Amino acid sequence: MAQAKRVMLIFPPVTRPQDFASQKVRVSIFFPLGIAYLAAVIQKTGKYDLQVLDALSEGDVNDGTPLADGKIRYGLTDQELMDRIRAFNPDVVGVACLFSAMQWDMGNACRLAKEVNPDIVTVIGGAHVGLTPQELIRQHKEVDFLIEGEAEVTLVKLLESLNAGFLAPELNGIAFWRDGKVQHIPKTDYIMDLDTIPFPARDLFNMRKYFESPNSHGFYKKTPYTQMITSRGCPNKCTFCALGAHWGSKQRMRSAKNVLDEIEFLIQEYGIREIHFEDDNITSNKKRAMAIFEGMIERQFNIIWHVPSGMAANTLDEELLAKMKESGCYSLTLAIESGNQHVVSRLMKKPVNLKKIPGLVKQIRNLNMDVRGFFILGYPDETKENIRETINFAREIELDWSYFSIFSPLPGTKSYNTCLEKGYIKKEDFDPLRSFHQSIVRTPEFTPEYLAEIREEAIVDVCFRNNPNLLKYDINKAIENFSSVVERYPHFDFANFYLGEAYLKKGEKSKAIQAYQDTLKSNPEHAAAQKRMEELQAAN
Ligand code: B12
Repeated sequence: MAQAKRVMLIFPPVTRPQDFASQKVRVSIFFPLGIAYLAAVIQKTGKYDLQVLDALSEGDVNDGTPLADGKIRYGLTDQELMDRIRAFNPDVVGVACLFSAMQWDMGNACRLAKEVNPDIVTVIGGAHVGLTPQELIRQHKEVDFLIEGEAEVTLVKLLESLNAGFLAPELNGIAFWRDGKVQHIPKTDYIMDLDTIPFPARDLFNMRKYFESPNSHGFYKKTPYTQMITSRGCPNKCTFCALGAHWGSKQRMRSAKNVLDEIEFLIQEYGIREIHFEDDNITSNKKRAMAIFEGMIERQFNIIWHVPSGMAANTLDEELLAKMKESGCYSLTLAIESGNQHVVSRLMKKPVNLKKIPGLVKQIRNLNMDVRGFFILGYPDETKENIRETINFAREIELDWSYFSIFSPLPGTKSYNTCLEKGYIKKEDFDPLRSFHQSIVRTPEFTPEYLAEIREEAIVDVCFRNNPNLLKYDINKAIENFSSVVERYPHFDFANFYLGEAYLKKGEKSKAIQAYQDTLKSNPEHAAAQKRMEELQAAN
């Protein structure tokens, strides 16, 4: 077996169909925590020459590069990626596949590595690969090894094995080719004490690239900001979520001290002023959560923070919320998902009591924190009526912002299997390049086309027309939120129009006129904007 002394870890670039250009979906630059953790453990052994490459942030992420086959590439082009691999001359190339929509780019990066040098051993890992490991590796002849779930232990053991010339018997959670056949050792071992893992090897990355990235996961207020993660997994078993297959069925947590030490390091080393916790359920253990937030106050970090993936509403209470606020939390997104209790409890299996949500939203608002909500539209077996209930619920509880996503069945999840069994999707319908954003579910109740329409209607209705800050609470906040949409998507006529309405309400007429003009630029037929322009001109 090949020697494995020079190791290169790659976060691949992003390739999308032409019609998914940045006009429609933004590409996010995000500090790749996964390969940074792996780099840290490899570095700690002191046995390897190591290089990390974030092939997304190293290239063009705004307009992208059009490809000959009608796709667009964000990040490094194939040629640039091959040049980087050739320059380092690795024995092993590890490629991340964080979510399903990265599968094509992961395979492409492995293929390019083999093109540079067919002796390079390719290894893949990330949340997507553990869902259907055998099937996935079969689809990718250019992949030599697949590591499921967290890879800190397995990857180091694999490198040792490659150097020793035989595969260590204790390798766990791995799939590979042998004599033309796929071998698979399922994952059973998880790292129980997360404090034993070193902090991510940030020293190997150009961290400045991430500190002000405008399209990161979620929003930010202060720079430099950065991401970190304090736990792995979630105790809940929501039927749409892919986490169980990735992190295991039990949530594991770093100690409060270990978390606080990392934050302290980030502040001292990089002057970090805002943190995004990438946890899936950071408050599931109240005692630990309180200890983290109290520690942030006691150690006088003076930073602000939020949790972009949202918070489990059932874990929050008055005491926790007050401590969160005091420790710097400025925004809270509740993972509500549906406005119908049957859909939440029976179909999604999510422990949320909808009766408690309105009061919780008020409590958060009273603490002067921004409060938002996540909602899913088009869940298998929900009715059109249920979808309406979700939209009405989101409007009535008066959130600062609501995020409406169209349900996307992820391979390996319960809801994906339900869709297959009931014929709501066919296996070949799942297109990793698009399906995360574009519905493929067709039930007796609704079609993908209906969902796309109702989603747009929900956004205009709840986030803009009936935005509680526009109507009654805080006009500046409405302007701030509408402006951020306009900045990202200047061609959205409705966002420009309601920005105009907000400015008008505030009495800033010239800014309102500008916004109405922008509305008409993207949609000359926009009747309400035309009317406003006439009124404003008549008043002058
Ligand atoms: C940050 C994040 C994002 C960011 C990513 C930004 C970026 N450029 O990287 C953004 C906001 C873009 C994002 C988007 C989406 N995401 Co996301 N995201 C996350 C999140 C919250 C954190 C990822 C992270 O940093 N984890 C911490 C690190 C330490 O873990 P890790 O990356 O998994 O790394 C470990 C292992 O995977 C493995 N590993 C990782 N890389 C490698 C490489 C090699 C070679 C090896 C061997 C091993 C290995 O070892 C690492 C250390 O143990 C995860 C949930 C989670 N908590 O993990 C969801 C998660 C990855 N996302 C998910 C989903 C579904 C999405 C979306 C599809 C959602 C949507 N409908 O829009 C989109 C995809 C959009 C697109 N562009 O295509 C799912 C993935 C499931 C799947 N099969 O697709 C997850 C698991 C959430 C969930 N609850 O299901 N996401």
